[in-house]
Parts: sequence; structure tokens; C-alpha cells
Amino acid sequence: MPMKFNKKSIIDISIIILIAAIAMFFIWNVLVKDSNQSTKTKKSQISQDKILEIEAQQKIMPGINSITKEGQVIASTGKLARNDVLPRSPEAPQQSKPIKDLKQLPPQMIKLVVTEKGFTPSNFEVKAGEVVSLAVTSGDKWAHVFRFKDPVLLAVAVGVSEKETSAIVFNAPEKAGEYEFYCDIFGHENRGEKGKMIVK
Ligand SMILES: [Cu+2]
Repeated sequence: MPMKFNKKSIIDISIIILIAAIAMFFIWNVLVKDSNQSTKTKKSQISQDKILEIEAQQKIMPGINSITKEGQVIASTGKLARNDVLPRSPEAPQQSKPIKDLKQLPPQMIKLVVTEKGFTPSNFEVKAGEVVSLAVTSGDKWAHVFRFKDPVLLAVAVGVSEKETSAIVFNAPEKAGEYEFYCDIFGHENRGEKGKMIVK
């Protein structure tokens, strides 16, 4: 007996296909999310000491971000911070309020001083994916803006005015390589205010 497609059976089939599609979407989503989560956790297991260190830094440098116990920087939105968004947007790591007493900065922190002669030091080394805490000081009578060239680090920017220090906490890129930074005030890069972060 030939199958008869009346209006009702077409609707029934459509509903079954729709339900199947929704189910597949959910299964796929959960599996992919889970596997992403486990790679992230594996890659960035960090010590309790590092977490305590960042918590201590938050007291000295109000405004810097917190980190998860896996060593991921958390944005003010409560989600993981992103390095590829505009600086100061809610998803970005935030620079701290000006730091008054530089002696309070922990010795293990990366500290850059920028003057019209350039950055000191002009390069520094970090491990892929690790939490980096970085302080930038204007060592002269000028304002300076620390920024990276690579758009994957667009969000990581620190602006300081004359003799001021500010810090930022961010996750280094997962991809090893050299990431150039510079001072984003007109004419400053050309007179030598540039350097590189080496990710190993
Ligand atoms: Cu400058």
C-alpha cells in the first residue's frame, strides 16, 4: 500500500526532525564544552602560592583582576577575561589605580619603567598561558601608554601619567613567540619606547 503523505504526517515528521536536531545540538555543545574545559584546566594548573600572591597584590594594587584556582584571570563580568577586546572594556583585564608605594610591589613582579629613552627592561620572559603581573612606571615628566602590537593582546594596556605607576594582571598567550610592545603616545615609539615579551 503506497504511503500517503497527508498534512498531518508531514507536520509529525517535521516535529521529529526538529526534536532530533535540538537534541544533537545540545549533545554536541555539552561534549565540546567539556573537552575545552578539561584542556584549559590541564594547561594551567598553578600553585596555591601564586593565587595567594595575586590576592596579596590586589590589596596593594586596587583594581587588578582576580584569578581562578586554575590560574585564569577573571573579568569584572565574572567570566574569564579576554585579551582580544578593547582595553578597559568589561571583559578586559583592568589596570590598577595608581600605586603610591613602589616598595610594596612584590619582588617577583615584572616591573617596567618607561621614559623618553625607552623601556627598562626592554624585554621580559613569561611562560605560555601563565598569569603575568606587570607594573608600568612613568620614569619622567611624560605620560606613557604601554600596549602590545599583536591584536591577541589588544586588551592589555596600561596608561600612566608623569611619575605614576599602575599594574595589570593577565594571562600570557598560549602560543610561544615574541610579542612586541610599545608606547602608544604619538612619537614615543619612534624615539625608542618599545620592547618585547618573550613567551616560552
Ligand atoms: Cu611614552
